[in-house]
Amino acid sequence: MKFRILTLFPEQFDSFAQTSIIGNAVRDGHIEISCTQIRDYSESKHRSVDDAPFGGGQGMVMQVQPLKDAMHSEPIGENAKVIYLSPRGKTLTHDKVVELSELAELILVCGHYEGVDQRFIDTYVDEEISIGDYVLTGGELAAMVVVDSVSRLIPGVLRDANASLDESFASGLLEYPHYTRPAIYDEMEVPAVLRSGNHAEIEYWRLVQALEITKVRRPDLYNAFMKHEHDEKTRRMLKKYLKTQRENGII
Ligand code: 4FV
Repeated sequence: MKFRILTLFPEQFDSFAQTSIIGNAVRDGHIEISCTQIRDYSESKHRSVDDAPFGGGQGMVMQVQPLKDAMHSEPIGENAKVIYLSPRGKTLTHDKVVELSELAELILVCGHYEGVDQRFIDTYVDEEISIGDYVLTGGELAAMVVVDSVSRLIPGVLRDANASLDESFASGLLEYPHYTRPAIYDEMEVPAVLRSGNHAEIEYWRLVQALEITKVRRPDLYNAFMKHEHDEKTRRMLKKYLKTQRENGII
């Protein structure tokens, strides 16, 4: 997977592209991250890339020309998408991350100031994506969120490929609680079932934990999960769970 970042602050990606799982993925050639300095394509003698908004109002707007020429400074491959990160975009979800991870190339456009000229979006952008309902100083952090979340689903990036299957959202539920050594800390004991070695019991306990926490924190996800088709094993555990819920008069 190739990530091309159009930005006014390529240095912001330096440590991100060299560190931890993402750094290893770049070094191992599983992903490529290249940054294009938009200002290098400004035609103004002061290398400016923004101007005052038509119709007045505060702030500045990024101009079409530097963005367009920065984008076309390298050929855009097959199976590529141009994404503009902005609060007006569809909020990024696991399903969208999965969809993007199936592409060969992502061009991520990082805005600044009030945003970019709408004609650039209308003409060159395939999709607007938001990482959440708040306003950032620039699209760079949002671009890093996309690169990080998508890279995790690229084969070879996560040591244990299954890790990305049994986690929040991938399973449709929020994740069950995790524990590690020591078994007792400050009189806080790890749930005995997790040290029982009984994998069926452990799996059932984890499903129940995930259901309970999701029901409280994300009833939307819980209801979707309960309506969803499940494999035989999960159906059996859900049947046992709902039976217990009925016996306890919870439902
Ligand atoms: C943003 C978001 C975001 C808006 C003005 C950059 C800023 C400035 N991007 N999800 N939330 N972008 O706030 O993606 O151009």
